[in-house]
Amino acid sequence: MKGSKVLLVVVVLALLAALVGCAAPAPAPAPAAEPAAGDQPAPAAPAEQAKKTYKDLVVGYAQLGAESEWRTANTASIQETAKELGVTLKFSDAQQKQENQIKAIRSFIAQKVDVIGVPPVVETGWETVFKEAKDAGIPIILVDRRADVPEDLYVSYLGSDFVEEGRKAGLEMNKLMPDGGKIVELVGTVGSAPANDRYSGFREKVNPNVEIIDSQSGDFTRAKGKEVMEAFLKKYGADIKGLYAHNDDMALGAIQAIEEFGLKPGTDIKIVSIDAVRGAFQAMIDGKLNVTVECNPLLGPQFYDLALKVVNGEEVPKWLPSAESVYYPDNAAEVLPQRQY
Ligand code: GYE
Repeated sequence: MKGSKVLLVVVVLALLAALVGCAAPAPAPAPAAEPAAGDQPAPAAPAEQAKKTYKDLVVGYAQLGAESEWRTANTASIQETAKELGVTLKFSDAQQKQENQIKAIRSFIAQKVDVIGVPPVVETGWETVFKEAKDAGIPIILVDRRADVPEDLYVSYLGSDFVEEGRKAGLEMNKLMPDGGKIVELVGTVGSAPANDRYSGFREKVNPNVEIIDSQSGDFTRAKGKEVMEAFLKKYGADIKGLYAHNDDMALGAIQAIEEFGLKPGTDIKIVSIDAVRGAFQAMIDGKLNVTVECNPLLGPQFYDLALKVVNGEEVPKWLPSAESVYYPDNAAEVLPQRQY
């Protein structure tokens, strides 16, 4: 009786092995008898055995800089989430220089990380280094900013719809200036995706009677925003009725310039900016900023989720957009305490 049971198991296993053998490139002799000896649980399928977890994951993140409150929050999210999940993170800060980001990517390739995350400081100039990563079998995930490269050079883009943010800002400016008037624009880093898209999205929606009389880059920083706004005020003075800033930091710098010039930000000059960082909420509470359009920097959890899926060969979307809103002074004091950035 015992003998016939063993025989049955052997036959079944042999059949199974033969079936598996059909799918395999070189059919191996069926190792039927061995597993049948003891009543062992079935071994895990090879795909499952190979699955990596967060603890196995080694990620390189070529951060672009520390130019704004948004960026600081983004860095914190990437670093803190790695710690929480047990992911090994290799992090570098390129100080807003593309050459430094490229160097960091090359060093991550040399260190054979599993995945590289990068927010490209500008849109162009990435093909060569992304190709190097691809040739080394290391997937690139674009985080926060897009790059102008063929789609096969990155696995996914995780970030905002910057054109939509620009459109929202344009519609807000229309509400603030129903009779039209002259406005100036503080553009983000020249050649960056958010600067390009926030520029064009705004123009899609802003009314023709709102006249953009000047538009210069403030490089997404508070200091540069102040400096450029000073120059605008020197040139156009009180003719300026509105300001569109591509991020809150530049708007906050401009607010200082406007006050030093003797005008009232938020009243004499209506201001719309983008990001919705805590500093912007305080400025709205103080009556100095009229609207901020949200751009979410807390991308850490989604980034590592994507990275893990990618190394495990799961399918991921080519673009994962972040959910965002618009905020006004009326409830800024209520919202501020809950803001995480
Ligand atoms: O709006 C700005 C930062 O790429 C979306 O970069 C990001 C932008 C953000 O410097 O504050």
